[in-house]
Amino acid sequence: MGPTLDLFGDDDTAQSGREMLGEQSVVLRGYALPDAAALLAGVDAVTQQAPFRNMVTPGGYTMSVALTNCGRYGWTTDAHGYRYSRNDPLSGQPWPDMPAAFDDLARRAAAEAGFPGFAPDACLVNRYEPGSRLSLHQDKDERDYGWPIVSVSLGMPAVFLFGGHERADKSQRVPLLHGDVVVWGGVDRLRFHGVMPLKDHPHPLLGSRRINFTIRRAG
Ligand code: MD3
Ligand code: FE
Repeated sequence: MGPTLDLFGDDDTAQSGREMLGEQSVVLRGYALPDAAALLAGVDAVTQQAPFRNMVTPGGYTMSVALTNCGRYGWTTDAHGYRYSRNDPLSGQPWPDMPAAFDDLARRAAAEAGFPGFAPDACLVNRYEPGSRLSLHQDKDERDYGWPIVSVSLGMPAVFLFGGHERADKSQRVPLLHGDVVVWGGVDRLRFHGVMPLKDHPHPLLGSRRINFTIRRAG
């Protein structure tokens, strides 16, 4: 039932724009829309200091998703493995500061999803172009899995794959649109997930790109 048909206010999914994906993962539809301009300005500020780049995995594959980071820790991959580092390997400099708009949104969204006291120290910014994809993986490089991850999607839509605790478990397909925020924590924190190859449906603000950033506590 869509919001305009919810005449009696008893459809809390449509009412709040909140969709449970798992027991402790929730999509907040359009939650970032009021802050979209500030968030995009933040992405620009970060990428001026630390440009998007296509990193290589330990298996020797160049990622189709380009990435950069901001905050105290940034996620990197190279021939030697995956890790969080204090400095950008391209420049040798610390990663750019986390924009206040990222930090503020992440704290509010985490609290909204039942994770009060979230104090992020890392943000991985991904850039997708048509054909870019992210194969099924787990996010396991953070120190404490008790903290959630907050994800913000901007630009072109994507089909997100939300799997189970084993790689072979069946995945749910979840569309993620401009302005959607997802919070993943608790029992869902280590579930396999990925993104299907992006189709070219140009977005009015971002053209043929999708930006996803995930705000985390890594250290
Ligand atoms: C579910 N990014 O950067 S965000 C990643 O759209 C990543 O760029 C995807 O997976 C993207 O690692 C998906 C949603 C997401 C992020 C972390 C999760 C879902 C998650 C951690 C655990 C479970
Ligand atoms: Fe991930």
